[in-house]
Amino acid sequence: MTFFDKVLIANRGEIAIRIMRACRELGIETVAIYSTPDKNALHVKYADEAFHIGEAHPSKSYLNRDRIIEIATLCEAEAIHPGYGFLAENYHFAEDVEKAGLTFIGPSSKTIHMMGSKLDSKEAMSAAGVPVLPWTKGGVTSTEAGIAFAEEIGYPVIVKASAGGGGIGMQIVRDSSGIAEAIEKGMRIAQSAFGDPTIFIEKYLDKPRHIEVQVLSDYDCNGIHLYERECSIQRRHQKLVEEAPCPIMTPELREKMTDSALTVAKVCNYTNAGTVEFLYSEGNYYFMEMNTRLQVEHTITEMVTGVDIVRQQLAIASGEPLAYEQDEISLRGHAIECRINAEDPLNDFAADPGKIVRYRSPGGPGIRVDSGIHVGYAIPPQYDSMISKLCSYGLTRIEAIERMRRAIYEYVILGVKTTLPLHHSLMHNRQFIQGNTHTHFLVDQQIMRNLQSFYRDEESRMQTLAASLRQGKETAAVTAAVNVYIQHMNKGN
Ligand code: MV4
Repeated sequence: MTFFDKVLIANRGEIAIRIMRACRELGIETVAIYSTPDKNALHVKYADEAFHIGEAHPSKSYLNRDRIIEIATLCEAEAIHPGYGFLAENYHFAEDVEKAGLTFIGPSSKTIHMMGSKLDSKEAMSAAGVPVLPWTKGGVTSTEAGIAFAEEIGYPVIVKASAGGGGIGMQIVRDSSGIAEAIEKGMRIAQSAFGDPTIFIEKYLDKPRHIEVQVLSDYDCNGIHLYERECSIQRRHQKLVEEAPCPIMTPELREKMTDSALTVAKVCNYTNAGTVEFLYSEGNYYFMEMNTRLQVEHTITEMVTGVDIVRQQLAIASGEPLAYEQDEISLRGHAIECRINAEDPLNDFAADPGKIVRYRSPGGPGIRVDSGIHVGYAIPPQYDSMISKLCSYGLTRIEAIERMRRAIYEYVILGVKTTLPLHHSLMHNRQFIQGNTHTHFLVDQQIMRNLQSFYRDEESRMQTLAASLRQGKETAAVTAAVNVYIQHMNKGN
């Protein structure tokens, strides 16, 4: 089956490569775009054709809508895949792509627009019978009305921007003393961040789990779900670890959540791959928002269902009906993803861009690595610091954890500090091993303190390594496998 002859990938890094891999398997030609600092990036080398698009700043390059569409037209690509981030959830871009006579690989601009308003989507989903937390229907129109609502449902409450998502502009209010100020501040933040001052107030859940359901839907709005992911381990709304399935899922809860997710997709006329996000607390779940894009963590769903989500995206976008019925989708085993970022966990996760001087990725049974880096590559400071996704699979959850620990041990990234040591600590944390995670896990579990003692243990090895590499710069993506390099170099190589 040939879906498209040529697709432009409007993204960079690991996700651009992930999409191009699916294209290559299907015999679809790929077009990369790149900014000036990405000239030597892997996604540029992987593509059949590559076009320079502008300077480093995203507004000049990966967010440059007109130029991207111009290139797609020029090179006769039929479709554009936006990946995640950048233009993926920009309904103006989807609309421009549609108007240029090209296919946007994702939902319609209308659906993206509707789900972009947290208030409108909440209203629609509540009307369709999907569980939602009590909220100020229609938004907060006055401080007085907001206060009255908060008193009525009781504290704590949370103030959210309708155009938000990802936590921007969210404020938790624990008692009546802070409510007026939070409402006014919320409107100001929403106006300046999104150009839309609409806010709403919602009942606040203290330490919920973040559980999301992956869906696929074709142009006839036939939808299937690919089960759920547990994404609770995060820091400042950046996910660090995800797993599939959710370790506390029951058949009853799964039935209800996946049903709700399919209702959400139906109600917003969803097409292509998407994710319905829920908060879970004490046996209950509530719809939060829908991510109208391919997500970073789609990989673990692929591992436990065997469905190639990007291949399905290409098929659906080209007009194919869904390749699977719901009863053909089964869940087997357990998968975990650790996001490897070029950041220093001991320095408040400050980005640590720089040149990769040594690199060896893990392999063997049950390991998948999606990365966009290679030796000699200089990670540019202008973009996301995620450089690789390390995923493990096992028939049981503990097998997936054991394989992840072993893969972290094997992984060698030298030249930049990374989150690998943090993942080492997490994979040995008792509460994580028991599956007792929630959105405040990192703070509550004192992961950072444990990490410091791990670094102390590794200190001498790190210094030996730094000295033998004579990099001048500290190299700190240290796992036990670094020993291999140290021994190698001590032998005079
Ligand atoms: C919440 C919540 C608790 N109660 N809403 C964060 C981003 C967006 N997707 C929804 N988010 C949340 N909404 C209510 N009513 C908790 C989160 C939340 C969170 C909040 C504070 C700190 C970290 C968090 C991580 C995930 C979700």
